Amino acid sequence: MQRTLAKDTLDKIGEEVLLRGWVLTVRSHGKIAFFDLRDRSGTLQIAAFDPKQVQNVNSLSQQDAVEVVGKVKKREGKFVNPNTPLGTVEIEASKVSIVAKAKELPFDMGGKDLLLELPTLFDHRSLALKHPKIAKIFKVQAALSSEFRKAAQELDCVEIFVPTIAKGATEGGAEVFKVDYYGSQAFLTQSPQLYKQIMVGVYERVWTIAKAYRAEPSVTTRHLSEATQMDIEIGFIENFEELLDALEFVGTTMIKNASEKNKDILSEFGIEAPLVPTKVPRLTLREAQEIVSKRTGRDLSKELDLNPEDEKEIWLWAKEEHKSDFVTITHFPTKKRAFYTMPDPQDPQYSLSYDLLFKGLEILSGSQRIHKLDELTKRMKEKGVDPGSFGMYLAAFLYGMPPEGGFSFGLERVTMKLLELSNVREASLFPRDMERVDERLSGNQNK
Ligand code: AMO
Repeated sequence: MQRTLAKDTLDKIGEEVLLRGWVLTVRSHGKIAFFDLRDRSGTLQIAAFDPKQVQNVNSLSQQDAVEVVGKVKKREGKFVNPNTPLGTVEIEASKVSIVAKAKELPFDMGGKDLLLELPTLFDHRSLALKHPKIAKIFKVQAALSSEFRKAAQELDCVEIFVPTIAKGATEGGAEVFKVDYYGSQAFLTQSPQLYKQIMVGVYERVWTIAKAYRAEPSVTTRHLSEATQMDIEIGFIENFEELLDALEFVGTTMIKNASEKNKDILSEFGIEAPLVPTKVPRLTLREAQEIVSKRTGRDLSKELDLNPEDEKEIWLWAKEEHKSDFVTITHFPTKKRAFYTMPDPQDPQYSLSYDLLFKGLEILSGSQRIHKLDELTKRMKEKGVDPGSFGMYLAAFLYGMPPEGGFSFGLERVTMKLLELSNVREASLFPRDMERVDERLSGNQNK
């Protein structure tokens, strides 16, 4: 018999089917027994009335991989479960067999939520990821990356694949992992930045989804040591605004489309559709700081950036004034941005840079770039970056680099905010931080 997916049983009332999946919860009621079976398409109730099958069902444990043969029955009246998409049917099992037995679980996976501390969830990641609610986080993440890809293609960008081992530190600063590269020093890339810029000289417009490594010196709810960046870089730009238009287009369409395609998951997480305005409000950093000062009475005139509290306040402002969960902040101080960032010709203390905030968190950063070689090497030296380590990158500026710029979204941050998760680690399949790489670096409770 050919396998039927759980979701297709709705069209097979009265038919005999073969299902394969995992056991979620078993409910024994003496002479009858039930269990929920999960496959890639959904979750379905299996019922056993025949004594032999009741015995088989009672011997099942959570996460056993099983095969079921049975008849699809329509559930009527009070037997319908309105809380699940396949709640109008059940399978009356004629044969239940175990394909792969699961070991006893360290915690109960049967509930709607996994109410455990994050470290416990990460200590048992291979299992915890199988919980339907956790698995849904990464379905939304897959939708976000897919919508990013579509938006990038709509902007006529070409996909590129870039290295993650580099000769120089791509973003400068101390947060860089060193690699012993055949006895020479190399680094894990902090971003695809240098490669995407080089590729502007080839294709004009490029996109990539790449891993970025940051030796973050502390554990926060917003920082991972390995993050996924979704990047775009655009050449022959006419002005700074063109970059703002592009990033707002990609950010809003990606989040809007991914939300619309996953309405059921958003509602399971108790989340309203994001507020996507037709025009994203834009503020310079100074304007944003003035708004926050007015609203909170805090003096931000000496601050060089927005702190997490300020970002939240700006979100409240954007919701009230513009019905928007998005705000673009521009013109950060030149000294706070990476060496490739173009200073504003009107006021070089500030730069042609931007962040996109979504629900009060920076999900994107970028800038117009310095595209003239002499200015670029001058800035590198001012920033203490050795041009000698960036020979291949700088060579791209010898051969006709047009005015250009770009941006990068942090995939885990977008996922975290869209689903209103409290920690970015929950939006990373296998989160890395200073305390963990796969397993805890010390005091691992599995040991
Ligand atoms: P930036 O360093 O701001 O800019 O990174 C871009 C976006 O990536 C995400 N992000 C992170 N997410 C989780 N953990 C981290 N440690 C982390 N670091 C960054 C954020 C951030 O907005 N090359 C530039 C981009 C550009 O100019 O095109 C860059 O990397 O969402």
